Amino acid sequence: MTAARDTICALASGPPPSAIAIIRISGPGVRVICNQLLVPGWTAPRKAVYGRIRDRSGEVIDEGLAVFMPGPASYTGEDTAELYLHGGAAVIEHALDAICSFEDTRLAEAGEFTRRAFENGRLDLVEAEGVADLIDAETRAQKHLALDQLDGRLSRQYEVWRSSLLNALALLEVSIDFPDEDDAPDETREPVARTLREMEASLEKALADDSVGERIRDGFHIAIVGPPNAGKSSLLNKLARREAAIVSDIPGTTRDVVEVRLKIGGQIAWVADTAGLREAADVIEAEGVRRAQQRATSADLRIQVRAADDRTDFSECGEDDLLVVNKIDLAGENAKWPDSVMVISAITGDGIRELERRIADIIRAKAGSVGAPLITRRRHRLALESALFHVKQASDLITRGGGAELVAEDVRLASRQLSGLIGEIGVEEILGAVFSSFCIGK
Ligand SMILES: Nc1nc2c(ncn2[C@@H]2O[C@H](COP(=O)(O)OP(=O)(O)OP(=O)(O)O)[C@@H](O)[C@H]2O)c(=O)[nH]1
Ligand SMILES: [Mg+2]
Repeated sequence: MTAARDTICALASGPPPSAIAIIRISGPGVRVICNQLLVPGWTAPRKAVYGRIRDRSGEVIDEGLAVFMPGPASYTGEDTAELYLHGGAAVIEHALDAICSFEDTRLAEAGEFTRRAFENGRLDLVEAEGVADLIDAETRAQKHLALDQLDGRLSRQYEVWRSSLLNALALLEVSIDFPDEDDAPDETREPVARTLREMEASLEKALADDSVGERIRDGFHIAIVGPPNAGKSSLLNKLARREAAIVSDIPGTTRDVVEVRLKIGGQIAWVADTAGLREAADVIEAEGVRRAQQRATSADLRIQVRAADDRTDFSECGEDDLLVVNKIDLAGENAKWPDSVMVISAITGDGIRELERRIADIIRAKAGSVGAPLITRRRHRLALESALFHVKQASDLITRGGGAELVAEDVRLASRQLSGLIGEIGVEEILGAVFSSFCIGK
């Protein structure tokens, strides 16, 4: 448990006006505050009590419900209370002022309730990130991902890896303690080497996931590419249902990447319109083409657009690219394309629904291609990559007959990465960065 600290309060519900405002209070002063503001002795644990809430001068703030949750079995691990009041700005302001009039009591900072939960051992860092993601979740897939993280599935995976490393370390310590025994090495080395090999395979598998977890959380990247005037910007506008990009009959209209954020197939997607690919006429266009190519390379899906009137050539497309012939309204009745090609008109809207459905199917397939739990953040990926690096190094060393001290050092470094991941050893900047991304009141 942490040392004595401030009592914090905040509006935990949405901005006023709203039907009900929830005010949350946590810290050592909760009992005193609530016994003064509410009916004395109301603090029956986990029971909703209805009554008038007054400030210290006796002026009525509002009437509503209050629930007291004594620590340590509360969200933060401290004494906590929630007040359910009418959701008007004046009520909220009066209530928060009244609460803050007590000694050592102040408004909470962003994420401070969850940070206290973390510091009191109610959540680890990965679970705390799950709380933030659950609040931010816009799609059901994001919600599932966040819930998996919040209920500890991801932490358990990280924990399993860490404990096998700690076991390996314990075995290595034995051979460090008894360095002269010629027979000891094989007995300890083989299990350590096996653990390291298994760990290496397991980490490599988890990291070779096409970043699906991050994509579900942050959005899949789709690039619309093709020659000038094919109708790429027109298609983007159609998908976005607004005039996001400039359309004109002058080839080379789009220079910069124009990106819109859409919900497709129950997932978030960033759809990028790009400059038409051709021999650039000037330096600005050349830069546009370079950016287009860069975006195309890094995208999860490329939509290759060709106009129906220019000898529609898909020869340079990738195997997984989605091939689209646009301007079908201009094509002759007898025009024919292979089944693999989708045919649309960004002007009349023909084929757009089918195209949207196909994009949705592709994204859904990508999202479901890797089993849970998924890596959801760059912070996790970097830590796991670093852990893998040290595990590999340790594994190489042990196979080459390297000294136990050296192997142990790498195993220790790898396990430190996993400890940092779940927040067991915390660097203040990491904690600060994680919790400051929360909203106030959480
Ligand atoms: N008839 C017809 N015209 C279209 C269609 N789609 C786009 N156009 C026209 O084709 C021209 C080029 O469209 P854009 O969307 O600007 O083409 P783009 O591929 O973005 O071109 P760049 O930005 O120059 O690379 C415009 O005049 C559009 O109105 C279509 O389906 N049918
Ligand atoms: Mg364009």
